[in-house]
Amino acid sequence: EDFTAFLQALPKCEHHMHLEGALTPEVLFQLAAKNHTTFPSDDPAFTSPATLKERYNHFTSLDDFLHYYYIGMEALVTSSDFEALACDYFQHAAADGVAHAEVFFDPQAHLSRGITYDTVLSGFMAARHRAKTEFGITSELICCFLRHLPASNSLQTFALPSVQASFHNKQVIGIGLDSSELDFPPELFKDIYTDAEKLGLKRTAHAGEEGPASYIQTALSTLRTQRIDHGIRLIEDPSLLHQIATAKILLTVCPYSNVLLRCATSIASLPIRHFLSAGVQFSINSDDPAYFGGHYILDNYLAVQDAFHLSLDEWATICRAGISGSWCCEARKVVLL
Ligand code: ES4
Ligand code: ZN
Repeated sequence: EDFTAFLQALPKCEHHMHLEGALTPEVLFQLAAKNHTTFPSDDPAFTSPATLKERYNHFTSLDDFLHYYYIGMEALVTSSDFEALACDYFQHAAADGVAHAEVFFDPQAHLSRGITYDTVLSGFMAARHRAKTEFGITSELICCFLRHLPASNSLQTFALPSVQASFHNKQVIGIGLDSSELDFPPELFKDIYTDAEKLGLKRTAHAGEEGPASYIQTALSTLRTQRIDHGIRLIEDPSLLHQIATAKILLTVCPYSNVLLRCATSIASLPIRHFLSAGVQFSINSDDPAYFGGHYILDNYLAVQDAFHLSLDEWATICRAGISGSWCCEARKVVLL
């Protein structure tokens, strides 16, 4: 049976995509030419968009991907570059039937290159406005902190007046934690999460992607996150799995990402059936679609269907969990439910 039309029509919520991860090799080369950005001369992958795309098929780990991800974003300079990047994502989201998107961005990776926070934010805000008026897609922004940098750098960034202003005026509703996971446990970032909770911000963190299930535990207990990004290694700790099911913590699972970064051997090997039978709430997401085979959210839904042959009822359960676990207003949830 062909589930494409059904899965496209479901009112999907996306909770785990990095806007910088929507930068395709084609747009990367165009922006680099416009902004006079140079690529590493010793890496033949940067010969053309085609060779770069080919290299993206052979990531060996999260860090191997992140190397290209951070080089790629050097081509983003002006507010209109950030707007075009996010518009490109929202166009795909609309075609895939996304109703609501909560998207990540990495301010430290831009501040370190001399790009101001307001340059990034104004571009993304313009794109969000267009997504709402042109496609009816509601969206929220989540500011992520980079765990491979010293926690002091995250604290300084969090405290910037422009960053604090974006929290206060609700242009940014929450914080996340991303980048290299192994050797950077969640508790290193306790101070930011404590401050974020005091400000009434939503909180999530990447955990249990490459790192152990104990990182999921400390993200929940020490950072007091309300969601867990990835969380696939939760399967290694049955008692924690039970606790997460009871607390209705949403996991934001990214099937193609996990396979392409070698965190899972195949989509069929992901613990989707275990999560469903244990009542663990999860959503299905694209993570960095331009880097992961050009697979946006609908491809991820279709791949899960191919691997697990879920029933209409099971899809309804997944879809409702995504709506309930969203950080939009209650009225929007009622409309989507
Ligand atoms: C990321 Cl897949 C993934 N994991 C951790 N950090 C990230 N930043 C962008 N994509
Ligand atoms: Zn991610």
